Amino acid sequence: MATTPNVTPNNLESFWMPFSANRQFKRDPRMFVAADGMYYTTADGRKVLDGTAGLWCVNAGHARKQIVEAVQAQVAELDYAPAFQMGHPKAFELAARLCAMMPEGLDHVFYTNSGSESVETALKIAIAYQKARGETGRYRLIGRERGYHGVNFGGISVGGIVSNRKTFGPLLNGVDHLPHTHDLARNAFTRGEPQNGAELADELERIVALHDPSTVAAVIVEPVAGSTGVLIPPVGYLKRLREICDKHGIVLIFDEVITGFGRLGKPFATHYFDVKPDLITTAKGLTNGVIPMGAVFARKEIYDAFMTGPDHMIELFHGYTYSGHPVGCAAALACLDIYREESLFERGDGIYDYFADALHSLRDVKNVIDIRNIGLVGAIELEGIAGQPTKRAFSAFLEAYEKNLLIRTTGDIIALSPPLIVTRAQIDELFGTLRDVLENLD
Ligand code: PXG
Repeated sequence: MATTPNVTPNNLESFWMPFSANRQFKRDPRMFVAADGMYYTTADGRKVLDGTAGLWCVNAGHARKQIVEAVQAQVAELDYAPAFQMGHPKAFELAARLCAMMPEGLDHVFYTNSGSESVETALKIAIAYQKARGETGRYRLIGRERGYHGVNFGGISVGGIVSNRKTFGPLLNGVDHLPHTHDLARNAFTRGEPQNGAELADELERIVALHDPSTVAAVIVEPVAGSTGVLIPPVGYLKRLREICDKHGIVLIFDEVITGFGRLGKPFATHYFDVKPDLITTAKGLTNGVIPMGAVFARKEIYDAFMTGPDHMIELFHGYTYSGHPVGCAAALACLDIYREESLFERGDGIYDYFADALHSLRDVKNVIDIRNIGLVGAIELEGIAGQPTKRAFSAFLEAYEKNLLIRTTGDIIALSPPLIVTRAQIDELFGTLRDVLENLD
């Protein structure tokens, strides 16, 4: 077999890795070569328990036969179809099935290829919708401190991550931010939604008054902030945001890239918190991470506002070459079958409490300053090493990997989000290993 010229198998230099410590990795690489169910196989032949569902996306577990076969069949039957002015049946079938999972009224879907693209799409739809309904002065977007909405310019502008703002500024005009809701002093070691902090939603009134409601197009929040360390909304907070948006004609966007597809023990966060936004961004669990794909859900009123004018005209000037890609749609359809057949969105076997109990049992471990959980998401916040933020958690990540467990860390917070098929024995394994790791850390 011919080999590619000029490639040395051990040369790791050319690949500029995303969101990674490149030099550290290339000195001491960690390679996965296979995956099945709840475990990865490393290049040195070890089985590593997936405590994070990949990057929060492999909700049904790895190498699911139904998805593999659906992808194989699709790529052989219809590998690609133009996304603009043409269609293929699976894109429509999938959209109908997705909308059937949503609360009434969220009945249209726009396809993207990632969470970041879903966010840009939702922000653009929100602004264009305001214009379409005659509110032409509404262009402002309001996000939240510690919000993560992907890596593109709209997303990092409404997001509240200091490194993005510092590195890539000045970002979009006309953006403001709500305060984050993380309050260790009042809420440390809470199980589920914290009791304190709903009043932080009232900051939206202040911000809207400052800019005048007639200039505000949309508010975007993650119902549960994932990337910046699992920040669970205080009881009543999201309902209050909804009320304020309704009062002022502002579009409310929930970024459910992480919370969607069963992560919280309900189909979506909109179900969990019983709050209906106007737009919902998703990706990740849509295809189980197998094919890159995202979807933005829109309320009927929003879709309908665009369906005016001459009918040969394009109504929304937006889309991607790969919107509704046939292989992505096939993967998503197979994935939805698995979620339904195995009731993975709402497991009835007490797994959420079992997970919470195991997680909170680490409360007595040294350096642990908070533990929080919701659905199959957990976070352990560590006291940072003075003058060396992130180092303690990163050491935990490296040690866990040595002990055959994959975790995620952000700052000095460990985030856990196993595939939704996790068993009690695997939860024991996860937290047993993690206790061992944390107890032996400096
Ligand atoms: N919105 C939210 C809420 C996200 O969590 C994105 C948008 C962007 O999605 P894409 O597909 O463009 O990456 C995300 C992504 C982590 C982690 O470890 C989180 C994400 C991605 C990678 C790692 O917390 N979230």
